[in-house]
Amino acid sequence: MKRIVLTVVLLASLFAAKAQPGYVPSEENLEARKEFSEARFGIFIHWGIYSMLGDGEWVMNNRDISYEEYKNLAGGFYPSKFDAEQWVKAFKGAGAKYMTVTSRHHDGFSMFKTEQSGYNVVDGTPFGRDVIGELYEACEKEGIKLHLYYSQLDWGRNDYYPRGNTGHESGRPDSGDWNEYKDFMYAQLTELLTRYPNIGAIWYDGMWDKQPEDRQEWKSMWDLDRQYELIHSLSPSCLVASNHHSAPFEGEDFQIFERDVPGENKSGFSAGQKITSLPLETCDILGASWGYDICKDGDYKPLSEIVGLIARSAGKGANLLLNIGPRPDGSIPEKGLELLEKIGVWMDRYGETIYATQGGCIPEQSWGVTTQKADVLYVHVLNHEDTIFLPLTGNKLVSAGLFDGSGPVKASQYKEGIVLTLPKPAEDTPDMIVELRFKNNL
Ligand code: FHN
Repeated sequence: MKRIVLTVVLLASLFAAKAQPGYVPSEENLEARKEFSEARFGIFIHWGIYSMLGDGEWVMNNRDISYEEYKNLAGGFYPSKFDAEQWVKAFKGAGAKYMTVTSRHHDGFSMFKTEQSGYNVVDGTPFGRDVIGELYEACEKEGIKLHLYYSQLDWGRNDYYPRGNTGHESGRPDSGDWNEYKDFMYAQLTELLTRYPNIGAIWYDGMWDKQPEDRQEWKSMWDLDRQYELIHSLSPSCLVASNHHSAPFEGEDFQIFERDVPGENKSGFSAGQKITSLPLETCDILGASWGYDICKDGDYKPLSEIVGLIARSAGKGANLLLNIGPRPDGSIPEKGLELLEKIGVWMDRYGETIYATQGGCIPEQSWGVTTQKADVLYVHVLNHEDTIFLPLTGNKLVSAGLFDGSGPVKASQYKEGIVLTLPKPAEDTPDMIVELRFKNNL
């Protein structure tokens, strides 16, 4: 079997090697980008054997755990409460149009059946079930897209050599064949995309671990062309994105901002990352870390902050990918489920001002942001002010009102722009949304 998969990989890479230089996205890909852009909200899941230690997904590196010891965690992995359908229903109920799950994080453990290594959830744990496969089936059934997080960096394999900046205390010998490692990744990606043909995206992470200064050198060290062409040739509608914290490389289909609404660079991950014309996604955490943290999880962001994140991302034309870390037993912390439900109620009521909108023509202001669709501008007032000014000229205002019809809004149009006089928001209103209709499209 291993040989068959490797042959398929080889054939696919030969095909890729003949591909035209210069990436031209296929029609299926452009269609998938559109669907992705309209989705505006997804759920991110970091879940793996690291969850058992309840100290985030970096625990192996942070606590200098050797690979020989760490890998034994797999022998105790039995998430008795894991129910893919329940997860997916909860995410869909929250208004998410897709979910992204860690198929393999930096610890190198695969949450799917793979012929490339026994260090996987089916062959290496008593659980013996293909988590990614079950999530794929559940997503297909519920009609939401499954995206796969795939770590390029690996703290356990010898052939991840020369080493990068992390995972130095894992006890590996200082030798290994980098090309073998890359072949391993191609083989795994081939398995994933042939077994689960409707995967929405491969969400790479980790190439920042080995980063020469020169971008071309960086790109060729990781064989990005070969990787991306492999994915696009196996599954033309599968989007490729990489969380390398820098401008997108050719072959990537959307641009990721980690813990930053595009353009903010508050997290320090997006310095110099200009916003491009690709679809955008910002990812952030609901709790204290990406993977389950037994001490800090439960300290989730309040609904108002999440709504603010959704609106501010949409205001920048970006999706929000909101992370939650399930427990080692496969359950999602109750407080997290409650929050997801509340987000769902909000999205049900106000989703029209978020889904399939564009970033608003008015940049973020002290009071909030705008989104738009054809001739309608949605004004998201996240910080109440009695009157707000919109520097919008040259388009006649036809009507103004609160989106949910709960009160009047006085709107006066002047040569220089529009002044809105807002009613007092009811307590616990995270986002007062004003709907403005214009004579012409914005
Ligand atoms: O190192 C990872 C981290 O564990 C997590 O997966 C996040 C998600 O965006 N990305 C990396 C850091 O950039």
